[in-house]
Amino acid sequence: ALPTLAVVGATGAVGSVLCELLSSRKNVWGEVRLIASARSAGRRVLVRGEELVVRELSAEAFDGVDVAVFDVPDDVSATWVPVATERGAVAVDNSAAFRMDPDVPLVVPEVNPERIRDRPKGIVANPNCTTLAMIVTVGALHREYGLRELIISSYQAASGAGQAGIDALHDQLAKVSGDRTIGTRAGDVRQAVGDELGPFPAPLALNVVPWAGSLRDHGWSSEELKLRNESRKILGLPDLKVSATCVRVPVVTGHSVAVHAVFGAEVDADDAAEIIKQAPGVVLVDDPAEGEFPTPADAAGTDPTWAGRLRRALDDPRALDVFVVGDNLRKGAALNTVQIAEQVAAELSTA
Ligand code: 2RA
Repeated sequence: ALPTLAVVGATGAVGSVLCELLSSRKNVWGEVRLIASARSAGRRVLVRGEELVVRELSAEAFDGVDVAVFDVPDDVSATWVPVATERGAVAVDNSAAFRMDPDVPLVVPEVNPERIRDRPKGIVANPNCTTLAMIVTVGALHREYGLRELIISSYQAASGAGQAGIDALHDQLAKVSGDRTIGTRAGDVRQAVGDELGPFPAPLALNVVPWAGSLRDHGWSSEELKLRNESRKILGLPDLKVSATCVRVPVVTGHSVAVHAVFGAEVDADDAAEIIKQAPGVVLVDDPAEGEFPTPADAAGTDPTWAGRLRRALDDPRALDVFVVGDNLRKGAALNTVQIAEQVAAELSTA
């Protein structure tokens, strides 16, 4: 029989994309069970052409489940992932709760698929969406040149902060539209937006906000540390130097990252372009003379990550600069989770 899949957090921003993906990808699942908090239980969601009723999260909901994917906040995963694995499911978790646990593999199927089977706790973790936007490209270049250092700036979409982020951006845009004087004087955007900042620490409409996540030691944000720690773990480079600045931009979907990558060997831009073209899961769009480069508006709703503006650094023959974009809800979250879950399903079917 085909394995049973549980989707925990089925009604959230990522969970909804995951349900869409289950409807459009080759089907490898028997029963699909949708699970969410009490607030969303009872809702009906269309999956694979069939209307499913969302069940409330409980231990019994995992009975008979082979693979459980979690798209819920860290504390919910921390509590409920072990419940699912105790009941025999393999958990694929998209929260940060287990990503840095040495007994939990952190997997990007295009970069380190071999780690999926190495899961002593029955848990496979899915990286953060910003890491995923860049790591497919960076991983391909690393295999060829040996990565030494990353200096990166992100341009993160509002949906990275969930439905509340999307709603806040739209509400703020409605408030600032129409008046063409807004954005010309200090404080006028803040005044128009008022207190409705949503999950962001400053207005996002007509603005950029150099902050994502929560405050950690020495002024770093949790999001910046995730980029550092997760890149190190996925690439198996515990000493990789990483400096990240994470910035929120008024985009609904699609995280972008400007990457300066320093390698152990001299690089060639044409060779690097060829490596990216051959790499699975990334598409190179790079013809600035024709105005062609990746943008979040073009990447939203698509499966691959996108790379462009590829250049060898002028002052370091071992360094490349490249701009990468990925749909943060698809490859950044739901799609990567589904890819991992499908590999586990294939493994269970042949066991
Ligand atoms: C963000 N990376 O964009 C986070 C979401 N996991 O806020």
